[in-house]
Amino acid sequence: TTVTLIGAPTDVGASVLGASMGPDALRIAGIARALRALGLEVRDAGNLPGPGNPQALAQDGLRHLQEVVQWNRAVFGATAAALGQGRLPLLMGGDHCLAIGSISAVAAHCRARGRRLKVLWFDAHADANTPGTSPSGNLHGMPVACLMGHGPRTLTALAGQPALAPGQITQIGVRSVDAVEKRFVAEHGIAVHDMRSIDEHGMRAVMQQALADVDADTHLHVSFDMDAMDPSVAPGVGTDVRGGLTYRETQLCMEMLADCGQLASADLVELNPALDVRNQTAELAVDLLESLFGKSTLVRAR
Ligand code: DIR
Ligand code: MN
Ligand code: MN
Ligand code: MN
Repeated sequence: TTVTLIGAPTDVGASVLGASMGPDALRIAGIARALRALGLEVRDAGNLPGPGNPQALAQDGLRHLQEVVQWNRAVFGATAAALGQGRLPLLMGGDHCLAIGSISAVAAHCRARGRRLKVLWFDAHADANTPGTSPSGNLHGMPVACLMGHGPRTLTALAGQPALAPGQITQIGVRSVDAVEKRFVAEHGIAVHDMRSIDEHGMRAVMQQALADVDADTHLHVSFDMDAMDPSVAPGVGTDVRGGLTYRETQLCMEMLADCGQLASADLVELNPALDVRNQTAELAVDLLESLFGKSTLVRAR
């Protein structure tokens, strides 16, 4: 595998400032060095350019739409370019609105090649609000709805048509869904393994179910919001919710994803160094990425 690291230092989709420092925190935590040590060829493409945070009020239920569109056009272009070179794009965020651009590019790529696309979305939140349902107007709470075609046209039509059908995404770690957002999740039949489901069935069973429809012809995209994890291990996030994934549960996810062998693109988002403790959340992210890209304790029979 050849990996292209793409920094997307945006926080225009969030309320809390600071996710814009995420890419550099990951670099300082040694993301490129760690992946190279696994034998991967890694290119750091640097940071994409984009607008700063105007800290404006919502208009028509949306905050910073123009800025979010600008960032996502850049993310779309850089993701498409890496995929076109046969490389695995790893988006370093930045707030989760950037997944609109990355997954739209991945969907267009898969459509052109007749490949199946499956997205695994790790998050405390369902990110399925629309301008009409969002309590905040923040676009980092809307990427899943946008990718399914619900949201402003400038974002839903990045790839010409909606990027995802509901059956193509599975969410893991969810524990905070807004009142009206719940209806969107239910009406679209999105597969959500919330924390209760993980408590009841265990992470191994949840991941087996999440990966059951992934075959050798599937492009697997992982969109990992650091707030999926418990704030006690991952304090460097802007919207923490107690009762999240443990370190061991998350490692198991990453190892099972590595074993399935179909990972072809990823987002690592919502890391907020301004709220972190001695860069520990960035170091945790790098640790998890090592497992995602195949680091294992023992030689594994496959
Ligand atoms: C909340 C928070 N559901 C919103 N969303 C977050 O503003 O839509 N997503 N933090 O990551
Ligand atoms: Mn998110
Ligand atoms: Mn979240
Ligand atoms: Mn719909």
